[in-house]
Amino acid sequence: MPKRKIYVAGHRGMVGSAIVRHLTSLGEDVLTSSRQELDLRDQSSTHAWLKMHEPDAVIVAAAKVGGIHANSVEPAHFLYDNLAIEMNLIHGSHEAGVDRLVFLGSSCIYPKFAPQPISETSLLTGPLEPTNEWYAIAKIAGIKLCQAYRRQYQRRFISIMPCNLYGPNDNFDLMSSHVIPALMRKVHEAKCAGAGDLAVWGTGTPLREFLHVDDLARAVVFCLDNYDEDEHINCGGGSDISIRELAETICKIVGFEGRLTFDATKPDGTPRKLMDSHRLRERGWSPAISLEEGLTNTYQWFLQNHT
Ligand code: GFB
Repeated sequence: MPKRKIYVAGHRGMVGSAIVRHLTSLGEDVLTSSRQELDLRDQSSTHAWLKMHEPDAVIVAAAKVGGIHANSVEPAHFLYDNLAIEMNLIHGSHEAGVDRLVFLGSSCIYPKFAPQPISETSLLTGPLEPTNEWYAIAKIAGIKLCQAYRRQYQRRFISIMPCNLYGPNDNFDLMSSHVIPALMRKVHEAKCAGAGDLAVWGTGTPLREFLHVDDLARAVVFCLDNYDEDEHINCGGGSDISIRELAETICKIVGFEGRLTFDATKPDGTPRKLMDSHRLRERGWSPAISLEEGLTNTYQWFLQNHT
């Protein structure tokens, strides 16, 4: 296959950087833009940049992301930044004549009490989880934008919904991060301090489905080459684990032998969001990295980059 010029928007983040690593390993011509060079929330400069560079494909990995706390305290940023980024990239790609675009969403687009495992058809069938509805509404708008440009202009734009992701280049800041980097840092610091116990947010009972970001990167490129449908497609690891079990697994990997306590004053969020990813599996993608293996290599990355 000839080399394509593929623009990865958001290449410095965990997801974008994993996609860049994978595309580069395949010999593709990867295009990126720095934040100084281009603010994706700025409509005219984003449109002009796309017209000037004329990529063959665009991957929308740029987003304002964060864990349960950040989502609750920064609703304006989660809604406005994400709407602006996706509107500018999707419409700008259309105007620049880009043939293929992959938009990345999140499993939080589904109703809080969607039947499990959650199928793509559950979208817009019930109320969202309040802690992340701002982010979810923006991501639902992104799916609809891709569908609208497909229907009105026959653009081959698609959307992928990943479950909770983790891996190298994740955000380890305790107030804005997701649960895996937060617990990794807290458990590591508790071990270094010789602490006897460690408080985990929430009751420990919520279930989450996790996927290593390198598995997602393979799915994104797989879909770029093999998926061209109106409907968004789920991309999950296939099983879920309670926050308590996750915390215990991280303690084992880090080597912390203290006691875990659970702070029920902190929000749990959605009780469960296991996705049904059979449509993607049937087409030929499956995850290759087990949770324990992925957590171990992410902890190594944390030790090398944050300590
Ligand atoms: O990863 P997380 O912030 O995101 O939290 P969500 C998952 C669960 O882990 C929640 C618990 O039940 C948290 O209460 N938890 C325990 C912790 N300890 C901690 C901790 O130290 N930090 C964090 N962050 N959580 C996000 C959405 O929801 O999922 C986003 O807010 C996005 O919009 C993302 O969709 C994938 O899974 O609850």
